Amino acid sequence: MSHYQITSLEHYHEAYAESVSNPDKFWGDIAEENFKWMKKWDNVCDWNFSEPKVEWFKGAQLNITENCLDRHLEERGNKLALIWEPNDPKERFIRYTYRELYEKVCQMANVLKKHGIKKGDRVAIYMPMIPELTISVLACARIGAIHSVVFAGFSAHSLADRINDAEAKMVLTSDGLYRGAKEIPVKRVVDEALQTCPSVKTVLVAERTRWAVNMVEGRDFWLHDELDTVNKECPAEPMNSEDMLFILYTSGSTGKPKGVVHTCGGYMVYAGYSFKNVFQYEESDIYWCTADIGWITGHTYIVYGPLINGATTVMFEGVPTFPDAGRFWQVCDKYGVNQFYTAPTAIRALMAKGEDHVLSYSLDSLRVIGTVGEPINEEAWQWYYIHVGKEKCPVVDTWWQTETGGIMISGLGKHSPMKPAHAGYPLPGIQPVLLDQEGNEIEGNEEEGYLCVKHPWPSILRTTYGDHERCRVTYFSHYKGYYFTGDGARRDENGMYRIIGRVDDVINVSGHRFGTAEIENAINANDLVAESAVVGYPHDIKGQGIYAYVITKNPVQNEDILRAEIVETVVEEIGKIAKPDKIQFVSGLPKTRSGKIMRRILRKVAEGDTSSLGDTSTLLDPDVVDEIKNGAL
Ligand code: 6R9
Repeated sequence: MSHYQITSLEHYHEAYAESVSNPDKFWGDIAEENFKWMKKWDNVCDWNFSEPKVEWFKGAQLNITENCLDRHLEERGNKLALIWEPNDPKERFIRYTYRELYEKVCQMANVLKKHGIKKGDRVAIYMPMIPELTISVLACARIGAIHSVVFAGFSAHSLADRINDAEAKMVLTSDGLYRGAKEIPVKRVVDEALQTCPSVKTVLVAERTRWAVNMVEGRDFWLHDELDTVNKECPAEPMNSEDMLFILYTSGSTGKPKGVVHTCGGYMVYAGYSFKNVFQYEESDIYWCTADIGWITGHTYIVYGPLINGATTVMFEGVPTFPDAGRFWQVCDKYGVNQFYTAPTAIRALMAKGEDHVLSYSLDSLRVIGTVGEPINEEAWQWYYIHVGKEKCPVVDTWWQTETGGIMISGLGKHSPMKPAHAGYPLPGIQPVLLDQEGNEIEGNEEEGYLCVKHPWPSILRTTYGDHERCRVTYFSHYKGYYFTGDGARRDENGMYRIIGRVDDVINVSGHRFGTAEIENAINANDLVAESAVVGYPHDIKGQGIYAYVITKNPVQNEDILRAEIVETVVEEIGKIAKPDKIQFVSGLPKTRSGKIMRRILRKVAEGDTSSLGDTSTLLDPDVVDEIKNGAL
């Protein structure tokens, strides 16, 4: 029996049981049989969750790009590795075989080296969804540089914060980008960011839009010029299993996004294993994940997971609704996509445009369809299952996080039972538990609690960059001996998990995570604002919308103008993706005597449910609740 691929429900149960009773053997066998190591490990897993310290495959050496590229050359050199579909369907697609991608990555790696990038250096990548992005990520990994991809929709300010936190030496970017009908001057954002980033010595610019850009002498170089000066071979740097592979910033309940750190060996093993099993990828399949590589989903399931498995992975520059709401389905038919992976927010947006767009395509090739990023509501699940999957494709509702590196709870293709809005059962090696307030494990089914995980899995985060204590406090201090996810969940009568949503001050807007404090800080950056409080509220398309209560320093003259100014400030501070949907001006916030904002009340008002605000007697100034209720938007 192969350890690597699960081929039936019984097989899943056996693998799961083994993974729990003997995790070292389970993961050791998988690592040995399916991956290329330069040197074998001494120990499969050493860990404690109190520091925390987690080490997988200690003593081993490897390079993840050898596993993504080199080892496929003999068997799959001419197989397509990457298909790039542009924003505009009238533009030509680009395809790379494994050999071609290998050469591109080596060339890019040589350019990085030429500009002084060495193992351990941090490289920030702020690029649109163009092939150079995938190539850059892999080129960093090739030479042991640590990539920090920043979604190219973040503002200059956010980009600068991330560059500075990681002290990146280099930025890889492009002249501009196309996203739907929008055109964004990416290089200009980088220029602005770099005014406050002393660590950056070099900027490499990929040509995408051919717009005129400002090139700083001695700092900025055109990528295509640089690529011409180097050769197509670059040895893979031997990396220790626990050397850093990448940093990816994500929001938490405090104001400042944190750099989640993943390391080489464990991340590789889990990315490969989870991809293979969740999507049940077979050799000739075409796989497409619509995420952006700026998020963890793109890292693990556009780049690393598929390439480790020798898959053909599609990379899409555009958006679901451009030029029309049939774009996803047109691309599925164009390439004969077999596995399709997207977000509930995209499904809801397309659902709102009506069935016609999806019914005009055959979608015959689809075999597994997946979702990620936020809870999927039953209506969207049904629409996806019926109209996209034609009631013959399993829907894999994959629950996981930036911090988990890979999919944790999900169906495995057709092998698992499925139930709308339920992620289902944990993957082998994953031991989820529900805890109560006091940190006791809740046994049995039909129960709800805080979702935590018991034993480490290979791709669990190792630290938060530059601040290990923050990692400990955020994830390992709430409940001793457990990794705390920040999510609440329920087990149904059969033990299937349903993820309810965040239990901390994180809101999930269209699958993007923001801390309420992070958005409040951005709003407060506006000079006219005295104080603010942000909560999430149910939003038909985005899942959650952003509702802001704002106290101004002076009486408001014109609410609409002020709202527009505050939105503009948030766009400058964070980016367009964090725009508040609603801004209500208030004269005070419901605070307890100790000065804590009672968000429960703000959430209720934002939800439009003002009938049951609960006990407000402990508030410093109960009158403010009436004012807030009366002014609700
Ligand atoms: C991969 C990714 C993580 C948070 C997570 C949870 C929510 C993700 C979900 C889901 C319900 C799913 N989430 N997948 N909720 N069902 N299938 O999205 O990572 O951006 O770090 O977000 O997203 O709340 O805690 P990330």
